This record gives sequence, structure tokens and C-alpha cells, in this order.
Amino acid sequence: MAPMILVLNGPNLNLLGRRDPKVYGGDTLADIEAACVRGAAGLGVGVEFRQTNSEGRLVEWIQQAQADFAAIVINAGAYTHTSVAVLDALLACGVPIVEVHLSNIHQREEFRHHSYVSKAAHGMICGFAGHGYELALEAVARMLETGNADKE
Ligand code: CA2
Repeated sequence: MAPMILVLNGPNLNLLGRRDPKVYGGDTLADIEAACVRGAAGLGVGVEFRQTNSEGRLVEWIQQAQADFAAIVINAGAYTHTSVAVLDALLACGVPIVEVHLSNIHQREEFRHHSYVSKAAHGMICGFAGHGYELALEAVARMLETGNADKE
């Protein structure tokens, strides 16, 4: 069976496509999910795509990931910059992690330059709007295929 990748999205990402297209691109989260599902099929992986505005739910999903998923792709939204709880869950989750952001967080306000998620992630893709999710899935598929997921 194809390895399953859990794609997690944090707060306010459900609003995508309605505002700030210059920063986040014009796609809705449903558009991004559809592109991920299409891309995953070509990469030989499966995708489960989730969004929550709740920090606790995000932590619970990360804690449960190892049972059903080979890797996590995560855009933790604003929790990226604030949440030690999300970081601790990621550090304990036991599966490889790729961080993704729609915008280039390093070109934006100073408070967006620091990411707690990066401390647990193998790598981070930012600045490519919705396409970044497909790039992240490609990176994960390659890591799983080559065993590079075990590098740490
Ligand atoms: O660039 C990213 O993907 C972010 O994770 C998006 C977060 C932001 O807090 C991070 O610094 C960078 C915000 C997502 C909220 O997106 C909205 C989209 C349209 C309207 C309102 C919010």
C-alpha cells in the first residue's frame, strides 16, 4: 500500500483565496488539497489533508500521526511562530516532517522570521504559494524512497 502523508494546516488557512492573494496566492485550501491529491498519485503516496484553528487539535493530530502516517507536511500558520506545544509534539511524533509556508516568511515582519516548527522539520519550503505543498510532498516522497528520512 502507498505510504500515507498527513498534511496539516493551522489557523486561518481555511480563509485562503478570500483575501491577500498577493501574499498567499489565489488558491483556496480546497484547490491546494485537490492539487496535493493529484500530485500524490504521481508520486506513489497517498495524502490526508486537514485544517484546524485549534492548537490543541493540531497537537492531538501530530501525536496520533505515527499510527497511520509515514510523514507529516505542516503549515502551522501563526502557531509556527508561537507554539512550543506544537514543537514538542513534532519532536516526539517519530515521523519525518517537512514544513511549508505559502509566503516567504523571511521577507515579512520580523516576528514571522522565527519558526518553532523548523526545529523539528527536515526542511522548509516557503514563498511558492500553493505550489509549495506539492514541492513538499515531492520532498517527502523522495525522503521516504531514499531512506533520507532517517538522517537524524
Ligand atoms: O505563509 C504562510 O503559509 C503562513 O503560515 C500563513 C499564516 C501566517 O500567520 C504565517 O506567518 C505564514 C497565516 C494564514 C492566514 O491566511 C489568511 C489568508 C487569507 C485571509 C486571512 C488569512
